[in-house]
Amino acid sequence: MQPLDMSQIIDLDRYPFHQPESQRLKSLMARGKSALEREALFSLEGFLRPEVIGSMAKELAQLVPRATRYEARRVAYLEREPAFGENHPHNQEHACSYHQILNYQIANDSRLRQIYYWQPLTDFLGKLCGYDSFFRSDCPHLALTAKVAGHGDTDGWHYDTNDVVFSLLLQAPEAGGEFEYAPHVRSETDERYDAVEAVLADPDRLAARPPMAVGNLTVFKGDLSLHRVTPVEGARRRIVALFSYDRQPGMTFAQGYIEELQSRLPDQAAKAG
Ligand SMILES: O=C(O)CCC(=O)C(=O)O
Ligand SMILES: [Fe+2]
Repeated sequence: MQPLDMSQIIDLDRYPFHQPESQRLKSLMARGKSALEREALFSLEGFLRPEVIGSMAKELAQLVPRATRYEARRVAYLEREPAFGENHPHNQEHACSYHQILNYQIANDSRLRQIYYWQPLTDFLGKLCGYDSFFRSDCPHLALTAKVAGHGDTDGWHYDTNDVVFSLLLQAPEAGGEFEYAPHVRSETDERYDAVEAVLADPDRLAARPPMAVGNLTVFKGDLSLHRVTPVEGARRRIVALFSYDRQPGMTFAQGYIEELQSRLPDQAAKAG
């Protein structure tokens, strides 16, 4: 792939990550921190230069035949809670289906990886989250990944098990595929199941749909904010790249989960991987 300077990939006029002392970046940091505190979400609109979006989406679309096909019904939490009944909001199942492209399937010279490895961006995101230390994940499978959702695919209601997710929307579907969330629906100490039940019953009223345009970078704290991606409609797929970081160096994801993803790879990709 033709190497490009970072200023041709990211709009550094608007987001000068390489100039952390500039007034522009300081005010972005302040806005971001307050948005995360208030709304658990901060969107950097027009993060990508429009010229590169199409080729980045195409590169990922071409990898779909080798990707993991995830299809499951999942509860919104890490595990079911047998002490609660089947109809309890904790045990309510939500459909999930999408293709997921794994880190090692993304080329070393891809623009996506160039962005992920760019230290000024990592530094900015770490400070934005208020973390003293902040590292890119070392996971060969999930450090940098992409989810690709076709007609009918969806990511069911859930909380994330990590503190924060960074996503980059590269292709939007014709309809559906909208990110919906209920900010701070639970707290560190209170599951607030009544509020969860209300959101599940009436998301149109109780969940927000932040505008997520192609080329935006979204910072989302999903550990306390219930969220989902609504089913995609139409032929054009939804493509989102996901960046993973951790407060500890050398972070890798749980081996059990990796094995589950590997078991869902198409045969050829499993042999090659
Ligand atoms: O696809 C998205 O925009 C969000 C995906 C998500 O919630 C997740 O990967 O945990
Ligand atoms: Fe999530």
